[in-house]
Amino acid sequence: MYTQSFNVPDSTDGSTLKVVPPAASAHEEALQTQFDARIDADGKIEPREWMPEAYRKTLVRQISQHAHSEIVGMLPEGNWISRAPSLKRKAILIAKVQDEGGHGLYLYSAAETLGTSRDQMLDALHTGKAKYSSIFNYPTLNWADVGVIGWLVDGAAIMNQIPLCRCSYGPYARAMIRVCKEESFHQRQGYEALLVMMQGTTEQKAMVQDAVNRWWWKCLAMFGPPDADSPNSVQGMRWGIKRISNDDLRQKFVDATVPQAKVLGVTLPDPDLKWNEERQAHDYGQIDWDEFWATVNGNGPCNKERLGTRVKAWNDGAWVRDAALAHAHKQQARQMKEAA
Ligand code: BYC
Repeated sequence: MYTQSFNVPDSTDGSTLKVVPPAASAHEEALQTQFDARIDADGKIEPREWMPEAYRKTLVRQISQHAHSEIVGMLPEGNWISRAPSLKRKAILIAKVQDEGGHGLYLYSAAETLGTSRDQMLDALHTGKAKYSSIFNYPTLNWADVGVIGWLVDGAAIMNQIPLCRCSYGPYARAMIRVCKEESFHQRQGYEALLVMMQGTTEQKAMVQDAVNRWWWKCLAMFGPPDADSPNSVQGMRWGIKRISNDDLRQKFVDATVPQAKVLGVTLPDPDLKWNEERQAHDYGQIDWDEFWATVNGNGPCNKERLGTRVKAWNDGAWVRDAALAHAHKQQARQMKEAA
């Protein structure tokens, strides 16, 4: 059963007192029962339907963080549009960065269906209250970083996002289907760009290896803290928002990436990475969680720069929003006049 009293264990021997949940009206109880049944049956919850407040809040948190990640995620790669090595690579990169902007917009729209406004969400981002993916607070030092972001960062993103296509909240699940299709193209273009570099000069190969060394551990951390330290996981999974745990997704990513690294001809920078016959999975080394939390909490190498760039873009774009609104008002007034 998926009720609001998940965290209240029933005593088995009757020796301890049960926590008494706050009284709910019979109507609310009936709604809760309907909601639980839908979740149990693996059905979808749609915007106008009743849902527990905590479910709504969790979704607003996760979807808005996801939207912010897409929007901030445009910045590290956007830096390379003017320095792409060929017209073909520039066109691909422009399209990719534009796709990320689109993903952010679908996701803001999905979060709006839960009753939050875009202004509220953007304000939380711009004032540093909202989180976005840790991965975008690291610098892109050379062209190989763009390929590695496609291969590893987008690869990790897809691994995390495919299960979200089955999320219990309809608008989020549907947005993720299109996002995943586009992310899959992003991942392949990154891998292909790296394959080309790995057939190039010694310097080009060294650039790829250097970029892999710098991004590998950050990508493993992207999946979030270990399951034992993940406060939102149990509830998220019971509500069918999260389908696979942080550690299980991380493991899937490692197992999928090892053979790809072999084909590419790069070494993954982990001396403890090895196949474990018994587990039928790769063992891997320790992730630096102190560094992860420092970055999540605003102290990574590029946090201030990323947020500063977003705030500036928002302020610089104020006249465009004002002009679009004024135009819409004029059109509306004209239509009303014509209709009168
Ligand atoms: N970075 O209890 P947990 C992309 C936070 S976009 C920062 O496990 P949950 C791409 C977490 O929010 C990639 N913070 O949480 C775009 C929570 O804090 P709050 C973004 C992180 O929600 C452009 C706390 O740690 N993808 O790939 O059960 C170009 C405890 O964590 C991170 C999504 O957003 C992190 N890495 O699970 C290229 C996917 N990890 O909120 C690529 C949707 C954890 O309690 N989101 N935290 O203050 C999710 O799937 C889940 O929210 C997470 C975390 C797996 C990220």
